[in-house]
Amino acid sequence: MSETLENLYSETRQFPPPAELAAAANVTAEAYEQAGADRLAYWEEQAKRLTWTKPWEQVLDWSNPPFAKWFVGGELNIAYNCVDRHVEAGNGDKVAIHWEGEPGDTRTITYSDLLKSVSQAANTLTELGVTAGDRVAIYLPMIPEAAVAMLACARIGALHSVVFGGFSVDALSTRIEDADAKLVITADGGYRRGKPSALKPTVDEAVAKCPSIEHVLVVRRTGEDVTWGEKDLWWHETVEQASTTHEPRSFDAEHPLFILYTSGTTGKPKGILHTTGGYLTQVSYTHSAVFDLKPETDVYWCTADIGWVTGHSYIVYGPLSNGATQVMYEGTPDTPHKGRFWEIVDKYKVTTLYTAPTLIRTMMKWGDDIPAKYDLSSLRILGSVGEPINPEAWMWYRANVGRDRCPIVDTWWQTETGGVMISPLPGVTSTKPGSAMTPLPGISADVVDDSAQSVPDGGGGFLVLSEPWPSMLRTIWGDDQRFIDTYWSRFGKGAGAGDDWIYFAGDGAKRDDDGALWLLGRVDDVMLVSGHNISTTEVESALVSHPSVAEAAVVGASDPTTGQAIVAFTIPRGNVDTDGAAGEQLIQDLRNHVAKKLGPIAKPRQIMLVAELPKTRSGKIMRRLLRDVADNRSLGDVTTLQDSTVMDLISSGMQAAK
Ligand code: 6R9
Repeated sequence: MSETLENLYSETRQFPPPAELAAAANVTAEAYEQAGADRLAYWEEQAKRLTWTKPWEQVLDWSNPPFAKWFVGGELNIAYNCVDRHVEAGNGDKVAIHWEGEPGDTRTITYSDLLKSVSQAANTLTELGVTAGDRVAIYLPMIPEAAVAMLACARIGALHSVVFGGFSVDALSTRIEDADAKLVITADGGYRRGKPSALKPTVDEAVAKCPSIEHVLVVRRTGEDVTWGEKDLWWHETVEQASTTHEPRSFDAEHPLFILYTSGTTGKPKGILHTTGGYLTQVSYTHSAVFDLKPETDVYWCTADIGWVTGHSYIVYGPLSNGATQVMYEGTPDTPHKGRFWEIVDKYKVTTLYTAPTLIRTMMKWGDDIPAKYDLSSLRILGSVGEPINPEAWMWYRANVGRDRCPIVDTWWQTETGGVMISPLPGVTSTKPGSAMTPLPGISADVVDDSAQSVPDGGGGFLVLSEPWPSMLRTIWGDDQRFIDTYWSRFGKGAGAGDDWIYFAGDGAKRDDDGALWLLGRVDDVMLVSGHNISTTEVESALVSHPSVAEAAVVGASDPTTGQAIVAFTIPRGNVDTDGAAGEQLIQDLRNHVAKKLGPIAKPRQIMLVAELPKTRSGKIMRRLLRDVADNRSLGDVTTLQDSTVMDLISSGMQAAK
């Protein structure tokens, strides 16, 4: 990518916060001023949300950049902050988790229940020889034991490394090996798409390759037969028999908390390392500020999987540190029917829904009539995370789920940032459909060109973070040099330019005339068409703004005349006729529609109508695989794909169209 990113799209719609919500909001406009005047004092104030056993001596030690230390000298126990203190404050009977299994079985877990289970699991881990600093791999479905296992590790100072249930033997074993984990916590299986989906066989194969594993702790969920080896122990025969009391001990603010692997596009997965005090401060604060959490009355539901950073920060650590009541759901959104999410919202009177653009676009594809059948009046705030949300998907979410009442918070962040960085505040910000708006109080973000100069309003370039933040990654596990090379060597001091350390996020972005930020996708995905840098996001959003389109992915394919040409893979909405001539007509209409919205430079060379797109388990479109198809190459690494059959269908469709 050269100097700037083309800015093709402009948005004029704007939605001020509802007056009632603004009047009672947890965070007001003043916060930006306070944080602007003294960023470290602002974070110091937020750290007081937590219970510390020893106060810190220094807020930030940045004397050895890019290695940060936050709340230096402070001590705390994370599990105590997420569980015990709520029980001690008299909220033991409060529901922490309304758990809904896919087959319809339910469990209600109070903070007292959680304290017992976490204590039992901590006692069992200790008995099994796990001590502070050891690594534990967690490979579980979306069941309460996943949260319990994470908190038990945190309680004894062991690092968890959660691996998506559903990743392959290879993905699991390379993560176990890289972290040199001692123990795996897994289950016989979980329920997905109406039937049991086994996990244990994958673990058996992975463990056979990983001598570092001493024990495998197995939760019984589906009751299906499993092969039993000498390292295996049932959770119900160990954890559930253990003592329900466990004395939490304090850990240093910089004690490591967890490793979470991100795949990236090339090379082996990066083990992102997070630590204790700064991480909990930022996730606790942002969960309260961004969702305006009222712990007494709100019912919060984040639909993410625990194997994604969103599950770590906004199912486990953020909500539980805030004493929230939340819903946790095991299964898929269309089991047993396509209204399952809305049924759950109605059943538990969910007030705050946090989900991903991929799901919103899927719901669009299924049709407006499905959410319309349910009572969604309990909802008050809607959140989005994981990808840029296309303006029309945002509008659909607002109208069909939020019924034009609920503010939408589009939250930009990464595994590496640990917590939300850029987002509206629901009681403060006038939102624009498709924009994550502005950095949160205490966060410094910028959009820069190739030479690290801030782009003027209206311009596009690279998103960077210009000051350290409490929940920042501390390094890549076992590879400090890769940490420096990947994030700190593109701009600023690490690149030999200037005196400041500047974090390169890897995303393209633009800043509009009001200073609002628009995320434009990964810079690896930017297309270079006849000398113009065009973001995939803008072309995809133009396609999604056509009434016949639910979802789209665009890639640059090599082209003899334009360098790269735009190829679009498009999923039509449910009721659209795509047979024969109707399909041909739709394709022509869509090409013209994009040209009209964004200009002729963005007109796709080719549009394929497809039924599905390749996505990761966290719902991100894998454009790299579509590029392979568009360029007729053999497919690269597919191990993190959610559904491996999708690529076969797309490849054969592409061949047929040639
Ligand atoms: C939390 C999470 C990080 C990448 C990030 C960006 C994309 C996430 C976004 C968004 C636009 C948003 N991303 N949220 N893009 N708007 N609101 O997703 O972490 O899995 O590490 O992915 O996701 O490209 O760089 P992670």
